This record gives sequence, structure tokens and C-alpha cells, in this order.
Amino acid sequence: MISNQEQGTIASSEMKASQPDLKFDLSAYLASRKAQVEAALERSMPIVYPEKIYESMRYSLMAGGKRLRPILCLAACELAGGTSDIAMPTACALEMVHTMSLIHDDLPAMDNDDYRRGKLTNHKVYGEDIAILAGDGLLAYAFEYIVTCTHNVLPKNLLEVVARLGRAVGAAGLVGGQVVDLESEGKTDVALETLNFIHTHKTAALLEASVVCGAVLADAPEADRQRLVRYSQDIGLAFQIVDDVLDITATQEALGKTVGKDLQAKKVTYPSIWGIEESKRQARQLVEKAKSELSVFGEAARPLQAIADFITARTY
Ligand code: GRG
Repeated sequence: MISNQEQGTIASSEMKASQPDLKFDLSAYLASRKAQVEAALERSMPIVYPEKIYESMRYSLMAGGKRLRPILCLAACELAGGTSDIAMPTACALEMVHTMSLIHDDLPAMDNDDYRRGKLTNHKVYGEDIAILAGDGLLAYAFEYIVTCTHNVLPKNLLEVVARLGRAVGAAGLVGGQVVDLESEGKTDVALETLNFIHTHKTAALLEASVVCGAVLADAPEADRQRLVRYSQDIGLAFQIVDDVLDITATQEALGKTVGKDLQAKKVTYPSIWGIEESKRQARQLVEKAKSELSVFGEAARPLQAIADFITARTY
């Protein structure tokens, strides 16, 4: 199965529709950033003995995807006056953590999925035992990679990045969200509050860490960090609402994974509570709120503004 992500294509009509500023070419920006991130990821993980585990980790890490988290990190660092060089190790680490979460999410004990990013899932190729270890390996390496490969960043800021990423991944973030998601399985009376808890933890927490860590690396002042926290929480929830809609409206080829799973499992989602049109409206409203947080940054905020628009316009 070949997906949009694998081809590295971005539907240009979608991009144009989402661009508030015709002078900023989001399609070109995302394509060049994705290439930059993939080159850095390629270098980050050579295959050494025992080859099997490195091959398994690389299989999922290099399988494509939008690379949204690293791109957000680089953009936020530049917005705050830093360079992409100082943020690249953290950007790669964010993608390692994200990939780890996808590998574990796809396991038979969790969502039991056969396809991800247009390819067979990690456990389908390497077996469950190696897939679990590949996730563990990626998670540990992400932290090692930040600490050993980041240069020209104040030590206090590097420590804050490590703390923020740890918090985003653990029980206060992804793990906590996943637990409540598992507990909600098979229930038809999941409250909106619970759904919001699941997704602010499972999805928004890592997007928040991506944006805020970029700004922290550039030594952004506290007020700017707080603006970016609010921006990223809003785009994080909007991202998940759109994800739920796409599970209903998109094709397997476009998403690179099995679609319609939420409906099949009778899972409570945003569209199951609000319907598709209202879900899209809520996502657009969140994106507008997120963008309003960036107004103080002026022209420098163009990439983050455009990425926010992409979140509601995306088709994959
Ligand atoms: C942290 C040890 C540890 C375990 C993780 C499995 C788990 C616990 C959490 C699940 C987290 C998860 C998979 C959330 C879904 C987030 C989401 C919307 C993923 C899709 O992201 P995209 O669309 O994917 O950015 P691509 O492939 O483009 O990168």
C-alpha cells in the first residue's frame, strides 16, 4: 500500500486552501523541513550489532509520516530566535518518541493494527517481542540523543527539555491518556470531559512538548513559552478532532492505516458526539484561537500560523 506520506506528497490544492498568507508557501516549507528531518533521522541511527533491533527501530522510524512534531519544534525554535541546528537533536528525539508510541499503540494488546504509515506494522514484520523492544529502544535513545547531540544550548534549558519530554510521555501524558482510552473501550457513555482528557494526554501533550521545547532551546522568555503552550494545546486538540473525522471520511490509502476502526469498535469519538460538520467547526475554532496566541510575534509566526491551518485542512 502506498500512502500520501510515503510518496512525500502534499495535496497542493489543500495547502492553498489552508494558506492565510499567499506569500508563505506552506507546501514547500513542509516538504523541505520533512527532507531535512529525514536526513537527520537517517544519520541518527546506524545499524550495529545486534542488527535485528536496530533494523526494527529504523523500519518504523524511517517509514515516513508527516514529521509534524519535529517540524513544529524547529519552527518554534526559529520563532524564538534560535537556529534549526540547536533544535534538530530534540526534533529527531520527538519523532523517535512518537514512533515508539505508534509501535506500541499498534500491538495486539492495544489497538491491534496491521498497517501504519502505509506499511505493515512493526510487530507484523518483526514479531511482538521485538516490536516491544524496538519501542523501548527508541524511547531510551531519544533521551540519550538529546543530551549527547545538542550543542550551544544553556544547560538549564536542556534539562527543561528533558523534563518536558519525560512528562509528555509518561503517566502525566501519553501513558495516562492511553490508560483512560483503554478503560473507555466498549463504553457508550464516555463523557466529553473524559474524551478531552484522553486526547489532551494521548495527542496534545507531545505536540505541546514539540512546540515548547523548541522555544525553550532558544531561551524564549516565560511569557512567550506560555503563549506557545496555549497555541499547542489548541492545535493538539484540533489535530485529534480532525483525526477522528478522517477515520470516517478518508481512505486507507490516504491515511496509510486501517480506517473506520472507531465506528467498527463503536468507540466514542468527537464526531460520534458532535457529528462531522460540528466537529470540523470545533476544530477550526480551536485553530483560530491558537493562531490568535501568535499575533504578538508578527511575521516570524508565519510557519506556526500556517501549520495550524494545515491541521484542519489536512486530508491525511
Ligand atoms: C510512552 C511507553 C509509552 C507508551 C505509549 C501506546 C501509547 C502509550 C500511547 C498512544 C499514543 C498514540 C499512538 C496517540 C495517537 C496520536 C496520533 C494522533 C497519532 C497520529 O499522528 P500523525 O498523524 O502520524 O502525526 P504520522 O504517521 O504522520 O507521524
